[in-house]
Amino acid sequence: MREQILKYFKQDKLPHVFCPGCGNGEVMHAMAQAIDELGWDPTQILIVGGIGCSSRIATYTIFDSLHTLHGRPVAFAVGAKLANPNLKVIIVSGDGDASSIGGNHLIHAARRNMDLTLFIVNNYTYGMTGGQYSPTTPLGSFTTTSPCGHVEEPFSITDLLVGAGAPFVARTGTLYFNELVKLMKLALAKNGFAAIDIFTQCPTNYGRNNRLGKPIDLIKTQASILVPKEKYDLLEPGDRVGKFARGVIQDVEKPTFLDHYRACILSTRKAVHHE
Ligand SMILES: Cc1ncc(C[n+]2csc(CCOP(=O)(O)OP(=O)(O)O)c2C)c(N)n1
Repeated sequence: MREQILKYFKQDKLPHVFCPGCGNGEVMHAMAQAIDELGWDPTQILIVGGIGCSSRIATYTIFDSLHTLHGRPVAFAVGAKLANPNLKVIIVSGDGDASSIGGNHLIHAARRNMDLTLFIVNNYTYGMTGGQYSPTTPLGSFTTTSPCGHVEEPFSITDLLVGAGAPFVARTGTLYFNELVKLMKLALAKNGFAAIDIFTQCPTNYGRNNRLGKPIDLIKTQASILVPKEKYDLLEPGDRVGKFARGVIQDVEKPTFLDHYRACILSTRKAVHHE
């Protein structure tokens, strides 16, 4: 298994820069395993990252990669997909990168149904820059920008994506590695915009500020936050506070942007031909 996974990473770039206990390693491993199990040709994959610890995952893979600007990986990925629709385009982005500065690109790529796969590595903080709060930081949490405890409520990235019309939306956490691989395979194979909100641990810049103990203690907190979707749906609204559904949240079929675009070009050509 080790060799099977390592072959997807640039050996000369390892070891990576992530802190001990960081969840980025699990996400990298799960992604490589999912691609391997799907039997995809690595030369047909483009991986795009923004700026952030998690975005650096893209730079370690053997795939063609784009290390872009903070908040802009989705925009670059949209451009790459339009330039070469045969590419399988994967984005790896942090909660800050994807849903704060990059929020508008996220909404509209989902609404347009661009055929992209997005893995949001959600550690509830801006890890790379020292642990400022992000749009997913829990209420009351201590971060470098909320030293008295965070006074804003976090939002659910999956609710946002469902609202924007993304056909495939899922959530899980690094605690549930096998489920993560399974969901990644579904997201990668989906024809259309597919995103997974992956809860993960940042022991250095989130865990320490909140005295959450060792990385393993931090990972275990996911068990009380992430509730299987079937159970979550049965909870009273008051009991849902601080909890998030886990599993496939939405999976529907709809034409992608490129399906509509191709149909439009074909009908225009036919009209010109008949003139
Ligand atoms: C336009 C711009 N604004 C701010 C920054 C500084 N910056 C770099 S990474 C980052 C936050 C990273 O957090 P996140 O996207 O959640 O990823 P993580 O590091 O937690 O994996 C910020 C604010 C930047 N590089 N560019």
